[in-house]
Amino acid sequence: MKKILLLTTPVKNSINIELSENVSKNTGILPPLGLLYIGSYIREQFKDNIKIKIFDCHNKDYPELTSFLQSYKPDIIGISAFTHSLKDVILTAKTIKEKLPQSLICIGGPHANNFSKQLAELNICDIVIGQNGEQIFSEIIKTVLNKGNFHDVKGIYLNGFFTGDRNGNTVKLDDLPFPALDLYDFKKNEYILDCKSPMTTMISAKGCRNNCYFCNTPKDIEIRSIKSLINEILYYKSHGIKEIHFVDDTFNITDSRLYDFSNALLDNGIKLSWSCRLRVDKLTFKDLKLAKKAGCHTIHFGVETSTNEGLKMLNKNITIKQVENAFLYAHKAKIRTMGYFMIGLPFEKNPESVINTLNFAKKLKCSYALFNIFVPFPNTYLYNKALAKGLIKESEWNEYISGKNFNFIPPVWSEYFCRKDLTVLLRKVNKDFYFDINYIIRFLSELKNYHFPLRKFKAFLGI
Ligand code: B12
Ligand code: SF4
Repeated sequence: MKKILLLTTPVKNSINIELSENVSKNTGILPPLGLLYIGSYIREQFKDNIKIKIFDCHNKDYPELTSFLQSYKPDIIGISAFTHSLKDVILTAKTIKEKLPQSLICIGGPHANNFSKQLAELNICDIVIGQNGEQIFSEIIKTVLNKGNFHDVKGIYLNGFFTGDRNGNTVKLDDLPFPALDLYDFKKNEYILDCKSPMTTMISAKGCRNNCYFCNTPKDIEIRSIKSLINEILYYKSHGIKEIHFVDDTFNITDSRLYDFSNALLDNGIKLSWSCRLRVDKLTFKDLKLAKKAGCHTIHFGVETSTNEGLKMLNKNITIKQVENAFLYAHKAKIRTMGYFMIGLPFEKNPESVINTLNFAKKLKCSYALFNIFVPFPNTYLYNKALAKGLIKESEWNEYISGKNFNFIPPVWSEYFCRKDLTVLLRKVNKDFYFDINYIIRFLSELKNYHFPLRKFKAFLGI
């Protein structure tokens, strides 16, 4: 019987320096949903011919990883890689090679999806998989079990070389078995913005129809049926889960999605506490009222900036009026709001424009706001624009991605601000937002309704 290990890496060397450590530390623990999907799929395929474990190292260190590897001694290992902790991906692969030189090391996940070729060229593993892992990882296991040839598995980088494009159908989200809850201690899950525990995450659709100039979310869309969502929720509820956070980029991917889902929860008599990310342009008060009735407690909105011109320059395809309405509807429906904002955007020429964003967040009365420094990310429109303007050198990200520079600090849009100025401004906007007397009164008046108020308080203090 082959032993399989699905692994997230420790996060000890992240370049994610936008969030203060205190905020990141208090965000909570979310499950590695992608690995739980792969786990349940391969278990269904190979039943008793394999043994699977999932080891989530996100909040662990290398000695824990090492002792786990030595006690479990897996034959095939699948690592989920994030771009921001590439150094940890390399260290994790090295640790495995050192302790278990005979094992087969495969790497997938968001970093592999974005930079599969460059990852393969690092030569730190046997196989790189730059797409959804369920089917391909299963083919890799089959090849090992049947002593086959990995060249027959299409769509992978094998020892640095691509095996060719895949033909044929991929398994639909609706047809996948539900994530393998039993392979992961979900009781440890805690999300700073959740209301009930135990909680877990779910995905109801992949991809996004929009094309915001700062974002590289895939455009291929796949939407699950409401029936499949309800069945998954019933399965979770039967395991005692009380809260779901939907991780879709856009939960209201179709106009009727929020309404249909809320209706289905109510029709099936399901009591659930849940939250999701919505676009502001598709919302009506009627939808939000129904969502509240169906248990929705918090909605995340990507607002980004405070003017219509700015939104247009980001190709966000929303208006300030729509943003204001969405927040107003949410308040009226008594749903909490999380607003995401960016500072240092290409059209922000002075600190006043950043302060305008802060004031807009205050005006919207966001229950929470997260301000981030804008970083042009490779494979986005604004990254290419920054290159063309000479604000960024291609070599900067390239050196990081090719493992040559781990002192890398992601470059900002440096036309009007340097990173140091933006860091000072970021501290200021975060502090001004959370230490505003009106905000504190609002927060205190709702304290009794908050889950983990201490965690939230600690995170805010660390801003
Ligand atoms: C939940 C979440 C988190 C959780 C992670 C929980 C966890 N352990 O997975 C937390 C809060 C910890 C987190 C942190 C961060 N996140 Co985050 N996060 C997400 C989010 C919203 C959902 C992830 C998810 O569950 N997806 C659903 C599952 C089913 O898909 P999946 O994870 O991609 O897995 C599939 C494939 O990728 C592949 N796959 C995954 N792993 C593996 C492994 C193998 C071996 C194989 C073969 C395949 C494979 O198969 C899976 C099944 O189909 C995504 C956005 C999104 N909608 O996906 C961002 C996202 C993954 N995060 C992102 C970022 C940038 C961050 C942060 C830097 C913080 C920030 N500034 O936002 C940190 C970095 C953490 C780190 N390790 O360094 C980026 C990643 C970009 C990149 N190139 O790496 C994303 C894509 C958001 C975005 N569009 O920018 N995040
Ligand atoms: S920012 Fe949100 S709406 Fe815009 S493309 Fe990315 S996922 Fe879609």
